[in-house]
Amino acid sequence: MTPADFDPVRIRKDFPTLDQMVNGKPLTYLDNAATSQKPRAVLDAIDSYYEQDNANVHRGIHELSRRATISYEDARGKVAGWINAPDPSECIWTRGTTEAINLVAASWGLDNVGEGDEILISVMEHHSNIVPWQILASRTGATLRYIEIDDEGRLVLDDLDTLLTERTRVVAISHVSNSLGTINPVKRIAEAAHAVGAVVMVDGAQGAVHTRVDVQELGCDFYAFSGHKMCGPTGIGVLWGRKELLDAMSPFQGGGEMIHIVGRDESSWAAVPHKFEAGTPNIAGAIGLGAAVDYLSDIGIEHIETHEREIMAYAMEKLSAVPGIRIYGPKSLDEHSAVISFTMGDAHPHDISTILDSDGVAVRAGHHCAQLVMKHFGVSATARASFYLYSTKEDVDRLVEGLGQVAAIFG
Ligand code: C6P
Repeated sequence: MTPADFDPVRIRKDFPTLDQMVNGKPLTYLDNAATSQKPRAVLDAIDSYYEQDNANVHRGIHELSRRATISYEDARGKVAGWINAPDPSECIWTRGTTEAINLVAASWGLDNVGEGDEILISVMEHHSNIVPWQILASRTGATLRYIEIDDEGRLVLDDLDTLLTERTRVVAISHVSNSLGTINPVKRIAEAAHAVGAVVMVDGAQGAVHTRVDVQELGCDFYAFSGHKMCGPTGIGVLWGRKELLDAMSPFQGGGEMIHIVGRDESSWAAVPHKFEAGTPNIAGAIGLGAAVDYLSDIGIEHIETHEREIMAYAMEKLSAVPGIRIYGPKSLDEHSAVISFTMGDAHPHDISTILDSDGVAVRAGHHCAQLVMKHFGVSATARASFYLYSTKEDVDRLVEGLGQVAAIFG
């Protein structure tokens, strides 16, 4: 596809959910950071697996199991390609970003972090990239330290060299913030972390969705993302890790398929990725995510990025003119992904969302699982509009119209 061929109106036709009326108005779906809609190609891939190939993977010698295993492992190759992982075996299927981070915090963390060690995260993190590290710190006696954020919701990195010490074992940072849209300089942070011997875990839940990710270029050690935010199904995600780290790590869960040999008193482990994939996996989910990667690759992530930037520029201009609005996050679009978090005077974000919903406009309202961000800005919640490849300027216009009603009601 060339940039000129990119047409969000045509793309929308691939997404059955988008074609409906909500509260008597055409649906304007602006809650993509929570989860994206699914194109027909993904729904068909899932149906086709269940209708024609349904069998367990890596367990049967029969034809259906062979076909299911091939599709499942092909999908692993596709997600590896999506983030330029050197080898598909470094990509572990998880339930999503949350499980991937918990896997690293438990399996890598319990073996490598001890009393007096330090874990460095940031105030901007989603709870999924805070709580697993708090649990690790409390189990090991390690200290949790924070990179602060500034008034535009950017990481304050001036004192990074003091925050990183010889005791820092891991730096866990989001690629893109879900509550502010901030795009973080992951490469720079990874270089600084490696200079003190720390391992770098990137929460890519909002990163792998909107921009080309190259884990080798980023220089991180682990990268986690969720299928459902990038046109794939829920309940499937990926943890990428450097082979030597994964090889050295203890299993996360025990059960079928993750073993080599089981004895009465002890067992030995299968090679990665299977060591981390105990039990029957989400086969349909993996195949669906593989289909999502194919779908997005056919369109081209660069075209999606350019489109989202245009929508963001338009949305920022229009929203800034809404009376009483306060927009959070970086002013420069170079540092701001396709998410706009905002409040409006005294109107509670839940009321904003309810009024918008009555016009068929879906946004998220709440703390966005980022309570430390809310605390930093002195609010309990924000409303959040988030865009994706099928978002249009018309969607933005509907949002702005709806906010006009909020302004009229709340004054
Ligand atoms: N953010 C949002 O509305 P899971 O739930 O495991 O797929 O992803 C968790 C997660 C981790 N990190 C970031 C940066 C995220 O944005 C999310 C999910 C959704 O913002 C649901 S809370």
